[in-house]
Amino acid sequence: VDHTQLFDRIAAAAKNYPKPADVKFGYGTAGFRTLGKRLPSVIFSVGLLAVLRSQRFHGKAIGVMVTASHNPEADNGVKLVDPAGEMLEQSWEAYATTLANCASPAELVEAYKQLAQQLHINIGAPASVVYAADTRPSSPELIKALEAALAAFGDHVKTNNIGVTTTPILHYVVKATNDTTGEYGEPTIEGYQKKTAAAFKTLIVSTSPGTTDLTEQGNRGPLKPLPVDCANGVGALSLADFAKHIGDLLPFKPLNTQLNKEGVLNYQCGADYVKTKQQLPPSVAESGLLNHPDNRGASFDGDADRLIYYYLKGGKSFRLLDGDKIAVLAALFIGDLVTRAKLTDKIQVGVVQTAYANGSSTKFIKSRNIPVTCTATGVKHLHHAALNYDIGVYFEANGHGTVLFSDDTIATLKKTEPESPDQDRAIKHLIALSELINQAVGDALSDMLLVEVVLAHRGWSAEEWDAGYEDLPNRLVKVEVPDRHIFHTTDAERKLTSPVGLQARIDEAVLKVEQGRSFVRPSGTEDCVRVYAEAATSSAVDSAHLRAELESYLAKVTPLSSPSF
Ligand code: G16
Repeated sequence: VDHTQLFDRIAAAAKNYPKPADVKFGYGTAGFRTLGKRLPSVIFSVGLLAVLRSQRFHGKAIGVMVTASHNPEADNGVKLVDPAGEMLEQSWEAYATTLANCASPAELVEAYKQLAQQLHINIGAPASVVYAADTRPSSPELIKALEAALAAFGDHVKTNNIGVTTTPILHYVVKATNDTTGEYGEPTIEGYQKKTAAAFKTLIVSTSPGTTDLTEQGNRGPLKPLPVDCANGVGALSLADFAKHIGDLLPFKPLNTQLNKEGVLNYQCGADYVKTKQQLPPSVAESGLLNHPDNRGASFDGDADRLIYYYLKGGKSFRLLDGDKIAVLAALFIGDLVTRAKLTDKIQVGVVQTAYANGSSTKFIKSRNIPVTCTATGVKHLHHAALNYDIGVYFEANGHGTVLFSDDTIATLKKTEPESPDQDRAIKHLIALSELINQAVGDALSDMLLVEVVLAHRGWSAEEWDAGYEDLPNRLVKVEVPDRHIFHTTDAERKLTSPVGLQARIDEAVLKVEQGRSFVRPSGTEDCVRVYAEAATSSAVDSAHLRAELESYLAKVTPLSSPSF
């Protein structure tokens, strides 16, 4: 078949989106991410790749999310979503990078043709692309670039712009669109809200008052109001939307909800701020909402795929309840339900973490006989490792994570005939949890509801949740270096292989402090390297950390092959 006309249309449209000459783009931890104004050509090329990817799956929907999540407002980015709602398969990241770096429309068309040929994809076949954007000022322009690429294909590419929404909702819509059973849920934002709200209600409202249900008090009144820092991002919209579906069952106190004010997105607020600074966002502190020791607060990030909790111990001292604490809370609760469902021989619960997981959390999980896997940073890595468990709880310490229930687990739950009311309830609660928790990707809203469900069922305050184990004091900083690409890691990013010699210095530094652990890795979303350190005491972590920071500073000023390393 002659596709000359299609190639001409692509080339003509691509002329409006020239690649900036001085930039080399790379598909990082979560897609392409850099200043929004540099990205139109990249987004155009992603449009072509999304169509190829969909054709590869016989027309199943592929997702494109325009967002830079936790990054500053001037940045933007794009992530591709595979048919099951997962992140793009890694082997395709290289293809995305090739297309993004084509210097001219002619080169782009040539690279696109070659890719189609190499992958044996019929470029005339039908395709389907679902897309959305967050609230960044650069997003509308970038969506136009995407639409220009998709329009070049004419009618055989079906498009579905779901508008301004969160990353996890886009993932949900992709998964639901491709679900052939019709059981996953309606493939719309509204469908997501309805499904999540229904599962939440099942888990919170006891069906028969006065029973010894997990919700021991029987029919509950509303939960305590929950302050939610929305990072001045799109999470504010989905939270407001969700609130309408659950009435007063969980009253939210949304904070940082300014979507039209310049410069405020993720600024001095949001999950990343709280996790790295280990303090309340000033706006949350000023609200006074956390001043009571029984209160807890939550922060989303800019696209609402990360969640961090916190409270003030004694109404005063800040305590962080991060991704590790959420993983522990979820894994133990689910583990207890599996036991009550009498399914421990059929369903194994496991936890997946990264090198950033606090050493105490890993020790605590293992002490409860729950297996733990460690992977490289990036949801794509954790997600795949979690699929190896029947119920895989994965969380990065930064609050990005979810709980995956395998198809076999769901089938087992559905076919088990309960022999007691308690077993029956445990099974029903496990099924409802699999519906509450986003099965495609980390989701701040649904994870927050999971936390609230567990706290309600356990009858716990934030302090009781926190009591399980004590975090080792830790520090996490960004260090700007001239070229982060000289940093290479191994062993799930826990060790550096380059610059040569740097790892030995880190090892030496941590040996000197009790329970010392530190690592350095290049960020895949920002132009920096990240330095993490933990130790038994705060002063020890500072000394270990200062050393590690110093070493990366040395790397910055020392050429790769320097004999001093
Ligand atoms: C993204 C990824 C996360 C990762 C984070 C930081 O989060 O989805 O898995 O932990 O970036 O990655 P890095 O340390 O490589 O910069 P988000 O919320 O920004 O999409």
